[in-house]
Amino acid sequence: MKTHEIINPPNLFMHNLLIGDEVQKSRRRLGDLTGLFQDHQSFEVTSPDELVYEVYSYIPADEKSQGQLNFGVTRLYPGKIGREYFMTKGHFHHCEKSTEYYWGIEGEGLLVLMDQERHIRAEKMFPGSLHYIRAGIAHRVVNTGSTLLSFGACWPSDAGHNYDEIACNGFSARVLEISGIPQLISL
Ligand code: M6P
Ligand code: ZN
Repeated sequence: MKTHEIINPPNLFMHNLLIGDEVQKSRRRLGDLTGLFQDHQSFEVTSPDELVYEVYSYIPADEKSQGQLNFGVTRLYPGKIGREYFMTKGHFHHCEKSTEYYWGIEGEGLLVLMDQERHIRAEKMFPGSLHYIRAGIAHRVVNTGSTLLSFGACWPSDAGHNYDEIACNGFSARVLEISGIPQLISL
């Protein structure tokens, strides 16, 4: 009979947060999101220091290695610029075959999905919602609520973030508050 060692995994994922020395953190403030929102006048009069979202990532493997996975939690704060809700930058993946899971942890919002022909659709996000983002689809999260929206993500280590297409052409629709309701509006 052989006794095998039982290992403690890193307990990074506590209370739906990613915490620990191995966790990478990045913050996006309004000043980092120039050009993202439609209403430039409202953007100009809001402090560039206002925190829009934080990303906590556990990236155990080199970004070039295949078959590996990253894990993240994003905390997107409530707010609006004019009628447009706070949102993530959104991205395609550099590796066009790469897929991703998002899941809702806290708060409410929309996951906006756009294919390479710029066809758009959105899925509601809420605690427990599960979103399978297929290959070649750009993805952006919008906080349509009045509280923090927190969501988890799991994506291939070699996916890469392609922000250029979104920086040049944006998404083909925006989520705006119209008559008190979040609506997905084509441009
Ligand atoms: C999720 C993942 C991350 C991404 C983050 C914020 O956690 O998809 O890879 O960086 O959301 O999204 P974005 O990079 O579009 O700002
Ligand atoms: Zn992604």
